Amino acid sequence: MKKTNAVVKVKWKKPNLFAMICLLLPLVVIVEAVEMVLVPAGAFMMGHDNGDPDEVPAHEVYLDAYYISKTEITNQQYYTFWLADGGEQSQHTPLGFGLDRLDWPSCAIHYADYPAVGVSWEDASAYAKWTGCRLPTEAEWEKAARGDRGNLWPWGNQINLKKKQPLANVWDGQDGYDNQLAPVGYFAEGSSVYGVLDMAGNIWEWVADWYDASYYHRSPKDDPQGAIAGCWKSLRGGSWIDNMQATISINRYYAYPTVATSFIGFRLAKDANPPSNQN
Ligand SMILES: [Ca+2]
Ligand SMILES: [Ca+2]
Ligand SMILES: [Ca+2]
Repeated sequence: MKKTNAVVKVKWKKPNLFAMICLLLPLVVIVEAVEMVLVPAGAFMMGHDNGDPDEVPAHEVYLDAYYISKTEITNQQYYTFWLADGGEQSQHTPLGFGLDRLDWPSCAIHYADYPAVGVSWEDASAYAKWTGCRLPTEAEWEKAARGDRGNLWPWGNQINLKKKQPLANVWDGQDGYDNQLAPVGYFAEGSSVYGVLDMAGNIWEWVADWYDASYYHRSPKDDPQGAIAGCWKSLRGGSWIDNMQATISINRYYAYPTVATSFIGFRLAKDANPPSNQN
């Protein structure tokens, strides 16, 4: 398939004085832009008639063009925000889990290219706002994973457990990262048709929508935004603690927006202005 990827750089807001001082310290990280790919405007099939009760029915959804980050947001990217947000005083400090790899902020230094985990939906949203982006809607997430041909996984319709190169980081997947997180973008063979990586596995990803198990029965065709209110935020894609079947791109999961765990992170999205609106 001919690729129509484009790359935009996130516009970073000026760090505050505290962050600028921190950036002079030995723990300096370079402000790193988030690489995003274009998902062109058009319709796709969301959900599946043979899916779980919350995945039915298959229904056509139209989305304007948008950008979505090529990978999950990394520790390094989140660390830059965290410093600008006050460092140890930040209300958006990722939760540690008692493992060296996951302690914050040491993991941001030593595991810079791993996905930021231990972040609540609130943390993810605060980061997205700071970058001038937002979290993807559930529809945007699913289209970026499945493409406009309705793939069940980013790479196609087969689970493909025996492919030479592993496609996703899952539990006991013999994927090079046994029962642990992997750095973002490692599984290039698992790319979606738009070139988006890690849509299957590694970490579950927060999306903007409130979760509603029956939403697909009343979802609008154009740019659905999810339920108006709810208890849980939707999560997509499966993670390193799941089997490959759970990473199927139609699968829906959910958690309270305050939950922060070692297997949930996020990626960014942003509207793509049509050429006629650009200066
Ligand atoms: Ca694994
Ligand atoms: Ca993922
Ligand atoms: Ca499911």
